[in-house]
Amino acid sequence: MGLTYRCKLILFGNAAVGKTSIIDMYVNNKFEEEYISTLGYNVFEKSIKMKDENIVNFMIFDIGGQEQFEELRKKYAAGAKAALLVYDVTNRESFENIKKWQNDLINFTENATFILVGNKVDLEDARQIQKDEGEALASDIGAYGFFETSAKTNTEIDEAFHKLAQAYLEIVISK
Ligand SMILES: Nc1nc2c(ncn2[C@@H]2O[C@H](COP(=O)(O)OP(=O)(O)OP(=O)(O)O)[C@@H](O)[C@H]2O)c(=O)[nH]1
Ligand SMILES: [Mg+2]
Repeated sequence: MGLTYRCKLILFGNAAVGKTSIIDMYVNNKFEEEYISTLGYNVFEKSIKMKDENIVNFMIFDIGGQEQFEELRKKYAAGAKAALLVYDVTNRESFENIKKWQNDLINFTENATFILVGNKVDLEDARQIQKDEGEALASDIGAYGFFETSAKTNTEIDEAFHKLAQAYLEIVISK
């Protein structure tokens, strides 16, 4: 029989990259076209059953990416064990900011394991960041994994969370 492991998870990335949308698709199977910037934070919960029968119970903290929420991010990132660093493949600035987000992750958490996600791949015509650039950055910053996702078309969303659950289990089980 498997065990249940609770894991606090956060998403970091510029405003409007699609953090809330990724969570909404993952947890509620829904997508909203309208942009409603997250003011403050919201918490979601979802469990994944792994192949080995262990269960990872994610407490997902969705914190607004706007500059003004820096203090809030610091407060609510504390204790996070896993993270998604998210950029928008149609927005170079969001990609260039990933190192800043990784820096915050290092400063606000104790070695949270993380993966890199390039979101909005359904907007192929507007793409500014190619997949190999994303892969190179992921390996450069030591991400546990890299995914190109779309919250709109539900592409690679489950896979990204599953990978993070795997990363988390490796850490807790090896301890
Ligand atoms: N085409 C497309 N649009 C997306 C995708 N993901 C999010 N969006 C849109 O991008 C906008 C911003 O999405 P949010 O999920 O609110 O972004 P956020 O990162 O949570 O932004 P903050 O809360 O301000 O930090 C919304 O209009 C979404 O509909 C995607 O995969 N494809
Ligand atoms: Mg949001």
